[in-house]
Amino acid sequence: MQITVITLFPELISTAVQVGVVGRALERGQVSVNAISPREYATDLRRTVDDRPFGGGPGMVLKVAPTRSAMRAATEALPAGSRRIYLGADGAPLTQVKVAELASLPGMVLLAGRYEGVDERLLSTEVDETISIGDYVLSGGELPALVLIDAVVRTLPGVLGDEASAQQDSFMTGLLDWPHYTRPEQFEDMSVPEVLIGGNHEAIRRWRLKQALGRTWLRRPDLLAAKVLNAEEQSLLAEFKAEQG
Ligand code: 9WO
Repeated sequence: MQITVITLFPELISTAVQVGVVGRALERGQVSVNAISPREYATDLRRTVDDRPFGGGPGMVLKVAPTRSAMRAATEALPAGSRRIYLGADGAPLTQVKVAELASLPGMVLLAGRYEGVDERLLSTEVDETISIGDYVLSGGELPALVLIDAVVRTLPGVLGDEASAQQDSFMTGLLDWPHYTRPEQFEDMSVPEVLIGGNHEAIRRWRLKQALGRTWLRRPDLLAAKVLNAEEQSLLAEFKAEQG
């Protein structure tokens, strides 16, 4: 997959993608991530990319022309079928289902806004969809772009190990994660659940599913309401609820 981020701070993107799972995927050629600034496409001497908002109000707005030139240059360099996405708090929520959809694309152009926003004439002509990572306003769209890149790249074939990608699937089932433990077995007065030490893989699978169901019930009942539980899941959740008293 080929990704290009349009940002006034390309170094923020190029540095952040060098580490971790995404960095390894870059090294392996499983994904490419480029970052370009609209300033490279500004034609005036001062290389202006922002200006005051019509109608008054605080701050500045990202100008259409240089940003559109950057978007078009990026889009032309990407495979056909790539999608142009604006990261905005007013967008559709980023969910694991949306992540899976984006992971099937050949490429993405991610527009990261700054200042008070982007000229609406750019969004209405050069953007296919707007995506939000949550209901809050940040200083810019770069961190949301990095969140989206991380979430998508993790799901690409071969990026995670088989076991980890299988666990990733647990999120695809709409459940929260189960609890994790590692050595030491006893830490102060806290121990590790016996089932995880016993080596019975079927018992461990059931325990983890039960914990994921129980946590989802306690913390995100909205996710559980959207999920059809099979007989085993219903039974395990009933057990969890009974244990909660
Ligand atoms: C800044 C500002 C300052 C004074 C008065 C009003 C203001 N509005 C904004 C503002 O919304 N700036 C945005 C910063 C413009 C577009 C890029 N920025 C952004 C994207 N902030 N938060 C996001 C975002 C993107 C995706 N998911 C969640 C938040």
